[in-house]
Amino acid sequence: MSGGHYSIEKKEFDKNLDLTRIKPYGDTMNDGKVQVSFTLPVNDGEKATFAALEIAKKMGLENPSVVYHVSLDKDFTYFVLYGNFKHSINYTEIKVESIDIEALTMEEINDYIKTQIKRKLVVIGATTGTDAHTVGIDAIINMKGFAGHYGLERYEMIEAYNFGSQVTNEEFVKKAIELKADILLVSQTVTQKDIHVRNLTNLVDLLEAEEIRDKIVLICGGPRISNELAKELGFDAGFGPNTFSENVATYFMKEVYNRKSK
Ligand code: B12
Repeated sequence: MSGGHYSIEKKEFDKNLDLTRIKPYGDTMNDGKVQVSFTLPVNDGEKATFAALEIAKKMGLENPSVVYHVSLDKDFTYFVLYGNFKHSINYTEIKVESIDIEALTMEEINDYIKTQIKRKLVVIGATTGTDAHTVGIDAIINMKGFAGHYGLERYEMIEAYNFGSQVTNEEFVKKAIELKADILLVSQTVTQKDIHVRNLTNLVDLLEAEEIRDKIVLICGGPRISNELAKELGFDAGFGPNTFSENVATYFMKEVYNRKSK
Protein backbone atom coordinates (compact mmCIF):
# COMPACT_ATOMS: atom_id res chain seq x y z
CA MET A 1 0.00 0.00 0.00
CA SER A 2 1.50 3.34 -0.96
CA GLY A 3 1.98 6.13 1.61
CA GLY A 4 -0.41 8.44 -0.25
CA HIS A 5 -3.14 5.82 -0.48
CA TYR A 6 -2.78 5.01 3.20
CA SER A 7 -3.09 8.62 4.35
CA ILE A 8 -6.30 9.15 2.36
CA GLU A 9 -7.80 6.00 3.85
CA LYS A 10 -6.69 7.01 7.30
CA LYS A 11 -8.30 10.44 7.01
CA GLU A 12 -11.59 8.85 6.01
CA PHE A 13 -11.23 6.26 8.70
CA ASP A 14 -10.40 8.61 11.55
CA LYS A 15 -11.66 12.18 11.54
CA ASN A 16 -9.50 12.99 14.57
CA LEU A 17 -6.28 13.04 12.60
CA ASP A 18 -4.87 16.57 12.58
CA LEU A 19 -1.48 16.79 10.87
CA THR A 20 -0.76 20.10 12.61
CA ARG A 21 -0.88 18.31 15.98
CA ILE A 22 0.32 14.76 15.57
CA LYS A 23 1.20 12.41 18.41
CA PRO A 24 2.35 8.81 18.56
CA TYR A 25 -0.46 6.38 17.77
CA GLY A 26 -1.28 3.23 19.76
CA ASP A 27 -4.88 2.07 19.97
CA THR A 28 -6.78 5.23 19.08
CA MET A 29 -5.85 8.44 17.27
CA ASN A 30 -4.01 10.97 19.46
CA ASP A 31 -3.64 8.62 22.43
CA GLY A 32 0.13 9.36 22.39
CA LYS A 33 1.01 5.77 23.33
CA VAL A 34 4.75 5.07 23.44
CA GLN A 35 7.12 2.48 24.76
CA VAL A 36 10.48 3.58 26.15
CA SER A 37 13.37 1.64 27.58
CA PHE A 38 16.41 2.74 29.54
CA THR A 39 18.87 1.69 32.17
CA LEU A 40 19.29 3.37 35.55
CA PRO A 41 22.57 3.15 37.45
CA VAL A 42 20.86 1.87 40.62
CA ASN A 43 19.90 -1.42 42.25
CA ASP A 44 16.67 -3.11 41.11
CA GLY A 45 13.77 -2.65 43.56
CA GLU A 46 10.74 -0.53 44.42
CA LYS A 47 12.75 2.66 44.77
CA ALA A 48 14.32 2.13 41.34
CA THR A 49 10.87 1.53 39.79
CA PHE A 50 9.59 4.74 41.37
CA ALA A 51 12.61 6.60 39.95
CA ALA A 52 11.90 5.16 36.47
CA LEU A 53 8.29 6.43 36.65
CA GLU A 54 9.49 9.89 37.68
CA ILE A 55 11.90 9.97 34.74
CA ALA A 56 9.11 8.96 32.36
CA LYS A 57 6.95 11.84 33.65
CA LYS A 58 9.83 14.25 33.04
CA MET A 59 10.02 12.90 29.47
CA GLY A 60 6.46 14.13 28.97
CA LEU A 61 4.69 10.80 29.52
CA GLU A 62 1.33 10.68 31.27
CA ASN A 63 0.16 7.55 33.10
CA PRO A 64 3.53 5.84 32.87
CA SER A 65 3.75 2.20 33.89
CA VAL A 66 6.75 -0.06 34.26
CA VAL A 67 6.00 -3.21 32.31
CA TYR A 68 9.39 -4.84 32.65
CA HIS A 69 12.48 -4.39 34.78
CA VAL A 70 15.51 -6.55 35.25
CA SER A 71 18.73 -6.24 37.17
CA LEU A 72 21.64 -6.05 34.71
CA ASP A 73 24.27 -6.00 37.42
CA LYS A 74 24.42 -5.12 41.10
CA ASP A 75 24.12 -1.40 40.40
CA PHE A 76 22.24 -1.29 37.09
CA THR A 77 18.57 -1.90 36.27
CA TYR A 78 16.95 -2.05 32.85
CA PHE A 79 13.34 -0.80 32.42
CA VAL A 80 10.64 -0.92 29.79
CA LEU A 81 7.73 1.50 30.30
CA TYR A 82 4.52 2.42 28.55
CA GLY A 83 2.95 5.85 28.73
CA ASN A 84 1.03 8.55 26.87
CA PHE A 85 3.15 11.26 25.32
CA LYS A 86 1.45 14.55 26.11
CA HIS A 87 3.03 16.86 23.51
CA SER A 88 2.32 17.05 19.80
CA ILE A 89 4.16 18.40 16.78
CA ASN A 90 3.12 20.18 13.61
CA TYR A 91 3.84 17.73 10.82
CA THR A 92 2.98 20.23 8.08
CA GLU A 93 5.83 22.54 9.14
CA ILE A 94 8.56 19.91 8.79
CA LYS A 95 10.94 20.41 5.88
CA VAL A 96 13.48 17.73 5.16
CA GLU A 97 16.15 18.17 2.57
CA SER A 98 16.18 14.70 1.08
CA ILE A 99 17.85 13.76 -2.17
CA ASP A 100 14.97 13.55 -4.57
CA ILE A 101 16.35 11.73 -7.56
CA GLU A 102 15.30 8.50 -9.12
CA ALA A 103 18.18 6.05 -9.30
CA LEU A 104 19.19 4.94 -12.78
CA THR A 105 20.42 1.42 -13.50
CA MET A 106 24.12 0.54 -13.66
CA GLU A 107 23.91 0.45 -17.48
CA GLU A 108 22.18 3.83 -17.67
CA ILE A 109 24.77 5.33 -15.33
CA ASN A 110 27.63 4.00 -17.46
CA ASP A 111 25.96 5.38 -20.60
CA TYR A 112 25.42 8.79 -19.02
CA ILE A 113 29.04 9.08 -17.89
CA LYS A 114 30.29 7.91 -21.30
CA THR A 115 28.15 10.31 -23.31
CA GLN A 116 27.85 13.33 -21.01
CA ILE A 117 31.09 13.38 -19.03
CA LYS A 118 33.19 11.53 -21.60
CA ARG A 119 35.75 10.07 -19.21
CA LYS A 120 35.87 7.66 -16.28
CA LEU A 121 35.05 9.07 -12.85
CA VAL A 122 37.51 8.37 -10.05
CA VAL A 123 35.80 7.47 -6.79
CA ILE A 124 37.61 6.80 -3.53
CA GLY A 125 35.93 5.52 -0.40
CA ALA A 126 36.77 4.66 3.19
CA THR A 127 35.46 4.41 6.69
CA THR A 128 37.45 7.11 8.41
CA GLY A 129 38.79 7.83 11.86
CA THR A 130 38.64 5.10 14.50
CA ASP A 131 35.48 3.60 12.98
CA ALA A 132 36.01 -0.08 12.07
CA HIS A 133 32.68 -0.78 10.34
CA THR A 134 33.40 -1.79 6.75
CA VAL A 135 30.16 -3.44 5.67
CA GLY A 136 28.47 -0.18 4.61
CA ILE A 137 31.27 1.13 2.41
CA ASP A 138 31.83 -2.39 1.00
CA ALA A 139 28.14 -2.56 0.09
CA ILE A 140 28.51 0.59 -2.01
CA ILE A 141 31.93 0.00 -3.57
CA ASN A 142 32.89 -3.68 -3.67
CA MET A 143 32.28 -5.61 -6.88
CA LYS A 144 29.67 -7.92 -5.41
CA GLY A 145 27.72 -5.05 -3.85
CA PHE A 146 24.73 -5.52 -1.58
CA ALA A 147 21.31 -7.18 -1.77
CA GLY A 148 21.63 -7.95 -5.48
CA HIS A 149 22.97 -4.50 -6.41
CA TYR A 150 26.51 -4.52 -7.79
CA GLY A 151 29.01 -2.13 -6.21
CA LEU A 152 30.84 0.72 -7.99
CA GLU A 153 33.86 -1.50 -8.80
CA ARG A 154 31.62 -3.25 -11.29
CA TYR A 155 30.82 -0.05 -13.23
CA GLU A 156 32.69 0.22 -16.51
CA MET A 157 32.88 4.04 -16.34
CA ILE A 158 33.92 4.28 -12.70
CA GLU A 159 37.40 3.77 -11.33
CA ALA A 160 36.66 2.87 -7.72
CA TYR A 161 39.03 2.46 -4.80
CA ASN A 162 37.97 1.20 -1.38
CA PHE A 163 40.53 1.85 1.34
CA GLY A 164 38.64 -0.03 4.05
CA SER A 165 38.24 1.15 7.62
CA GLN A 166 40.13 3.18 10.21
CA VAL A 167 41.64 5.41 7.54
CA THR A 168 42.79 8.73 8.96
CA ASN A 169 41.42 11.87 7.35
CA GLU A 170 45.01 12.86 6.51
CA GLU A 171 45.66 9.59 4.63
CA PHE A 172 42.33 9.90 2.87
CA VAL A 173 43.03 13.43 1.65
CA LYS A 174 46.48 12.30 0.48
CA LYS A 175 44.87 9.52 -1.57
CA ALA A 176 42.35 11.97 -3.02
CA ILE A 177 45.16 14.20 -4.28
CA GLU A 178 47.31 11.30 -5.51
CA LEU A 179 44.50 9.68 -7.49
CA LYS A 180 42.91 12.98 -8.62
CA ALA A 181 39.62 11.75 -7.22
CA ASP A 182 36.39 13.27 -8.50
CA ILE A 183 34.27 11.84 -5.71
CA LEU A 184 35.01 11.06 -2.05
CA LEU A 185 32.79 8.57 -0.22
CA VAL A 186 33.04 8.46 3.55
CA SER A 187 31.27 5.92 5.73
CA GLN A 188 30.54 6.54 9.41
CA THR A 189 28.72 4.11 11.66
CA VAL A 190 29.79 4.85 15.21
CA THR A 191 28.03 7.98 16.45
CA GLN A 192 28.76 7.67 20.15
CA LYS A 193 29.53 11.04 21.73
CA ASP A 194 29.15 12.61 18.25
CA ILE A 195 32.48 11.24 17.10
CA HIS A 196 31.19 11.13 13.51
CA VAL A 197 30.42 14.86 13.56
CA ARG A 198 33.94 15.75 14.66
CA ASN A 199 35.47 13.33 12.21
CA LEU A 200 33.42 14.50 9.25
CA THR A 201 33.96 18.21 9.90
CA ASN A 202 37.68 17.59 10.36
CA LEU A 203 37.78 16.06 6.86
CA VAL A 204 36.07 19.14 5.41
CA ASP A 205 38.64 21.37 7.17
CA LEU A 206 41.54 19.35 5.74
CA LEU A 207 40.10 19.47 2.22
CA GLU A 208 39.66 23.22 2.51
CA ALA A 209 43.21 23.63 3.78
CA GLU A 210 44.46 21.70 0.72
CA GLU A 211 42.21 23.90 -1.46
CA ILE A 212 40.50 20.92 -3.09
CA ARG A 213 37.10 21.03 -1.38
CA ASP A 214 35.43 22.72 -4.40
CA LYS A 215 37.03 20.36 -6.89
CA ILE A 216 35.48 17.19 -5.49
CA VAL A 217 32.03 15.85 -4.76
CA LEU A 218 32.06 15.02 -1.06
CA ILE A 219 29.57 12.43 0.15
CA CYS A 220 29.08 10.62 3.44
CA GLY A 221 26.86 7.74 4.45
CA GLY A 222 25.93 5.45 7.28
CA PRO A 223 23.01 4.24 9.37
CA ARG A 224 22.61 7.56 11.21
CA ILE A 225 23.50 9.88 8.33
CA SER A 226 20.87 11.99 6.59
CA ASN A 227 21.26 14.37 3.68
CA GLU A 228 20.35 17.21 6.00
CA LEU A 229 23.06 16.37 8.53
CA ALA A 230 25.62 15.90 5.76
CA LYS A 231 24.91 19.34 4.34
CA GLU A 232 25.06 20.90 7.76
CA LEU A 233 28.55 19.44 8.18
CA GLY A 234 29.80 20.83 4.87
CA PHE A 235 29.30 17.76 2.66
CA ASP A 236 27.52 17.83 -0.69
CA ALA A 237 25.19 14.96 0.17
CA GLY A 238 24.50 12.23 2.69
CA PHE A 239 22.93 8.79 2.36
CA GLY A 240 21.34 6.65 5.05
CA PRO A 241 20.15 3.06 5.37
CA ASN A 242 19.05 1.08 2.29
CA THR A 243 21.31 2.98 -0.07
CA PHE A 244 22.61 1.11 -3.12
CA SER A 245 25.45 2.03 -5.45
CA GLU A 246 22.91 3.21 -8.06
CA ASN A 247 21.49 5.83 -5.67
CA VAL A 248 24.81 7.44 -4.93
CA ALA A 249 26.20 7.06 -8.46
CA THR A 250 23.11 8.69 -10.01
CA TYR A 251 23.60 11.60 -7.63
CA PHE A 252 27.33 12.11 -8.13
CA MET A 253 27.41 11.73 -11.93
CA LYS A 254 24.70 14.42 -12.24
CA GLU A 255 26.58 16.63 -9.79
CA VAL A 256 29.83 16.27 -11.76
CA TYR A 257 27.94 16.99 -14.99
CA ASN A 258 26.17 20.06 -13.55
CA ARG A 259 29.43 21.50 -12.28
CA LYS A 260 31.11 20.81 -15.62
CA SER A 261 28.30 22.62 -17.48
CA LYS A 262 28.57 25.74 -15.33
C1 B12 B 1 29.00 -5.83 12.28
C2 B12 B 1 29.07 -4.81 13.39
C3 B12 B 1 30.32 -4.60 13.99
C4 B12 B 1 31.59 -5.30 13.53
C5 B12 B 1 32.09 -4.59 12.25
C6 B12 B 1 32.84 -5.53 11.34
C7 B12 B 1 33.09 -4.92 10.02
N1 B12 B 1 34.08 -5.44 9.35
O1 B12 B 1 32.43 -3.99 9.59
C8 B12 B 1 32.52 -5.13 14.76
C9 B12 B 1 32.38 -6.34 15.66
C10 B12 B 1 34.00 -4.89 14.46
C11 B12 B 1 31.87 -3.94 15.46
C12 B12 B 1 32.54 -3.17 16.39
C13 B12 B 1 31.94 -2.16 17.11
N2 B12 B 1 30.67 -1.77 17.07
CO1 B12 B 1 29.43 -2.47 15.78
N3 B12 B 1 28.03 -3.20 14.85
C14 B12 B 1 27.91 -4.10 13.85
C15 B12 B 1 26.44 -4.34 13.42
C16 B12 B 1 26.00 -5.66 14.06
C17 B12 B 1 26.16 -4.38 11.93
C18 B12 B 1 26.67 -3.20 11.10
C19 B12 B 1 26.56 -3.55 9.66
O2 B12 B 1 27.44 -4.19 9.13
N4 B12 B 1 25.43 -3.19 8.97
C20 B12 B 1 25.15 -3.57 7.60
C21 B12 B 1 25.48 -2.44 6.60
C22 B12 B 1 25.21 -2.91 5.17
O3 B12 B 1 24.62 -1.36 6.88
P1 B12 B 1 25.12 0.15 6.98
O4 B12 B 1 26.45 0.22 7.61
O5 B12 B 1 24.03 0.95 7.56
O6 B12 B 1 25.33 0.58 5.46
C23 B12 B 1 24.30 0.97 4.60
C24 B12 B 1 23.90 2.44 4.68
O7 B12 B 1 24.06 3.03 5.94
C25 B12 B 1 24.70 3.10 3.61
N5 B12 B 1 26.07 3.52 3.84
C26 B12 B 1 26.96 3.19 4.80
N6 B12 B 1 28.12 3.81 4.59
C27 B12 B 1 27.99 4.56 3.48
C28 B12 B 1 28.87 5.43 2.84
C29 B12 B 1 28.44 6.11 1.69
C30 B12 B 1 29.37 7.04 1.01
C31 B12 B 1 27.12 5.90 1.20
C32 B12 B 1 26.67 6.60 0.00
C33 B12 B 1 26.24 5.04 1.86
C34 B12 B 1 26.68 4.38 2.98
O8 B12 B 1 24.73 2.11 2.60
C35 B12 B 1 24.84 0.82 3.18
C36 B12 B 1 24.06 -0.15 2.33
O9 B12 B 1 22.72 0.22 2.23
C37 B12 B 1 25.74 -3.09 14.08
C38 B12 B 1 24.32 -3.34 14.60
C39 B12 B 1 23.33 -3.43 13.50
N7 B12 B 1 22.59 -4.53 13.47
O10 B12 B 1 23.26 -2.55 12.65
C40 B12 B 1 26.66 -2.75 15.23
C41 B12 B 1 26.80 -1.29 15.65
C42 B12 B 1 26.92 -0.44 14.42
N8 B12 B 1 28.10 -1.26 16.41
C43 B12 B 1 28.07 -0.49 17.40
C44 B12 B 1 29.15 -0.30 18.31
C45 B12 B 1 28.89 0.58 19.51
C46 B12 B 1 30.38 -0.91 18.09
C47 B12 B 1 31.60 -0.80 19.01
C48 B12 B 1 31.91 0.59 19.53
C49 B12 B 1 31.40 -1.80 20.14
C50 B12 B 1 32.47 -1.75 21.23
N9 B12 B 1 32.07 -1.20 22.36
O11 B12 B 1 33.55 -2.17 21.01
C51 B12 B 1 32.71 -1.33 18.10
C52 B12 B 1 33.38 -0.15 17.38
C53 B12 B 1 34.66 -0.54 16.81
C54 B12 B 1 35.20 0.61 16.02
N10 B12 B 1 36.40 1.06 16.35
O12 B12 B 1 34.54 1.10 15.11
C55 B12 B 1 26.75 0.24 17.55
C56 B12 B 1 26.86 1.69 17.08
C57 B12 B 1 26.10 2.62 17.99
C58 B12 B 1 26.33 4.03 17.55
N11 B12 B 1 25.33 4.59 16.89
O13 B12 B 1 27.37 4.59 17.75
C59 B12 B 1 25.81 -0.69 16.72
C60 B12 B 1 24.59 0.05 16.10
C61 B12 B 1 25.34 -1.80 17.68
C62 B12 B 1 24.49 -1.28 18.84
N12 B12 B 1 23.19 -1.33 18.74
O14 B12 B 1 25.01 -0.83 19.82
N13 B12 B 1 30.62 -3.78 15.08
